[in-house]
Amino acid sequence: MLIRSHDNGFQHPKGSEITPRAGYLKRRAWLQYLAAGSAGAALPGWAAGVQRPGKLAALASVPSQVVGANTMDRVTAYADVSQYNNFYEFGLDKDDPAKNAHTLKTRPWTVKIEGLVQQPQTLDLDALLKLAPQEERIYRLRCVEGWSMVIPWVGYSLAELLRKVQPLGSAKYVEFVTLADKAQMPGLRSGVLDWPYTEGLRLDEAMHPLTLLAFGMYGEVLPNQNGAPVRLVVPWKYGFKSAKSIVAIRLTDKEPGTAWNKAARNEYGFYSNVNPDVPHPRWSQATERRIGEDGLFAKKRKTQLFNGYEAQVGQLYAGMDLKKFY
Ligand SMILES: Nc1nc2c(c(=O)[nH]1)N[C@H]1C(S)=C(S)[C@@H](COP(=O)(O)O)O[C@H]1N2
Ligand SMILES: [Mo]
Repeated sequence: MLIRSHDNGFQHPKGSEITPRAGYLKRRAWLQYLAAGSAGAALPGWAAGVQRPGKLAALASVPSQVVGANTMDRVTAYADVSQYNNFYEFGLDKDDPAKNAHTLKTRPWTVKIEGLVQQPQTLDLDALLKLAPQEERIYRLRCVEGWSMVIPWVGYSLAELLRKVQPLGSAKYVEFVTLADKAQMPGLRSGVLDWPYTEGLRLDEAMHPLTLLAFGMYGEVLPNQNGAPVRLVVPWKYGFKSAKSIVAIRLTDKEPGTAWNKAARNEYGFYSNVNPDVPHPRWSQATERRIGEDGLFAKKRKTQLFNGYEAQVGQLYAGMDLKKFY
């Protein structure tokens, strides 16, 4: 392992100086944080140590080595992340999921991986949990409604699972199908969406290392209202792409329909990349309110292209007209 020293370029550390991997990664992120001129700002989550709320079962993880997987932004309070939710299967108001999702039964749980793959499989939750090392990833999540949060997820790259089932050459898209069970989900009585809630990605987006299959947050398993027991997190897209409580992953050769696109075709496109330059037809996307910063004097934040992940994902959209492919 090579570590850069301040004045002699690269050098081999002596045995006693070798920093354990986790410490090294945190140190590197810390140096990036200082280099970004953040002195005086609040400590980022991993530096302050993400606090386990102690409410649910622990889910151990290692810090992620994926480039861009640890934002320096301050982590949002667990109380906000677990009580201000969109999960229409449990109601339309922000506090409905936390009130109602206790009826969701997360075990036994299986996920089918099917369609254009060499090795279709049905995996139960325990098999999924140990398919790859669980990593902590601190991502911004930006809702199309104009608010955002910073959440320390626990999970691994969806690519780990997709590689295991071996997509066929004809596979171009991935569809995510989520649970729709009237007995567990009171929100299904409303016709706002065409249940089950589904989402989709292009295969290269799904294979991008930042695309996360999440099982936990804040060092614990996911609360039901956040999409237990397994959900997607796509940090450069509007929050609705991050489907909760997934039961099937289907590889297809055609662009799959998505719940929000079916509900309002001209408002929610297939891509749904966070883009301050493409307003929603009924409101601007140029700024956002960071949940927890809503005091009297809190300024709105400027929304960043691809939610700040442009360096990592921008090349996926090279040459595309992002106003057309919104
Ligand atoms: N199954 C399902 N997944 C869903 C939703 C939903 O209503 N049902 N809402 C989406 C929206 S609009 C957002 S902003 C995020 C919110 O995730 P969070 O509650 O964990 O912050 O979940 C997304 N995933
Ligand atoms: Mo959202």
